Amino acid sequence: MKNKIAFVAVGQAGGNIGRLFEQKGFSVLYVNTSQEDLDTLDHAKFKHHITGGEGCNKDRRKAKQLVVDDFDNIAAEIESKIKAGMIFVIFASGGGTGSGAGPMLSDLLIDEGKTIGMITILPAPDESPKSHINSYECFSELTEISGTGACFILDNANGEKLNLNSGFVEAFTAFLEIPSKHKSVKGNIDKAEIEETLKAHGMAVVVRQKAQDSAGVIQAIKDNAFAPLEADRAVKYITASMAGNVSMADIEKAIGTPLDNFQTFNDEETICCVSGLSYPQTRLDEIYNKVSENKDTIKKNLAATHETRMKNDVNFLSESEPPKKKSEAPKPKTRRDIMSKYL
Ligand SMILES: Nc1nc2c(ncn2[C@@H]2O[C@H](COP(=O)(O)OP(=O)(O)OP(=O)(O)O)[C@@H](O)[C@H]2O)c(=O)[nH]1
Ligand SMILES: [Mg+2]
Repeated sequence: MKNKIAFVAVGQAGGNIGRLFEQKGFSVLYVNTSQEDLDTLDHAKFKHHITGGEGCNKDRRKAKQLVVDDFDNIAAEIESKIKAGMIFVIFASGGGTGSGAGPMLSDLLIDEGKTIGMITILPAPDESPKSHINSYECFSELTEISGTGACFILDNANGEKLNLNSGFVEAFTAFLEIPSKHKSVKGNIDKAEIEETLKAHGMAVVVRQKAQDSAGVIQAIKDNAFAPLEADRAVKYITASMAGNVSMADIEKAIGTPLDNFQTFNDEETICCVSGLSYPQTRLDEIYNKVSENKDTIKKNLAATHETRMKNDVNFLSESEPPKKKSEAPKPKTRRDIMSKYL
């Protein structure tokens, strides 16, 4: 799968995860507004410094404007360096560069005809209100992009950042290697089935478990899928190479009946990807509430610094309920339309 899947890693966190994929042999293009951040990536093959960028200090808007101005160069870099059929854009939702650029860049690349998945990160609960505002805004944008494939979400509430990075990269790589490594007379998973799983729109989860029974695997899926799973959740694919007594019937019973499943077997560990899941509304509401709780302090601090550009955010904060999703907007016609949607 190494020639079929590649990565565009945006911002610092994106770079940290991208680097692990590059070490596994995947093509990765690192994109950042900060030359200093790019300089920390020692053995990176493909780097792109966004023209005019000097870092975005958690300012999403600045990141978006820089991407708009430099999009031709970014697209040309991707075209010349990344040959894979599917690209995963990796970015943290709580910072400036990755959070601002990630959703818009994904949207623009879909418009260019690319097949795009996303890997993004939620801030830990003890991070700043600004990280939470950014994260909520980032998710408001990315959940509106209808043409994306799988969106994997790492939650910094679940552990130490670098451990989360490596745990995810190990599980995702093991999943991509199923067709070449796991063969069973009882059934195989081919590359097309892996790709179909990853093209499904919505949240996706991938786990790798030594547990030899279904309960351990189900627990791992739930932990990664922001359990309790949404009551009205959708599930499109469950794709797994299973070990021991782990069974697809048990997983489906606990997680939901998918449109289709793909399965194979091995003697060591279970690797399972569930895709086409609903986005984690409960966890996103928690992020929204975290911002709301600090509303007065945030307003006071903003007033003190006269940060006028934050006025929209204050409006966003003044709503008592999380903003309801807009009904499906007509598809924008031009690249300019897509860009202006984000500015
Ligand atoms: N899981 C994980 N989270 C990270 C990592 N690095 C940063 N974060 C989280 O990502 C958010 C900050 O995003 P960054 O990627 O550092 O920011 P950036 O995209 O470079 O944006 P600016 O520096 O603000 O321009 C915070 O919520 C951090 O906790 C990482 O390597 N792994
Ligand atoms: Mg940075």
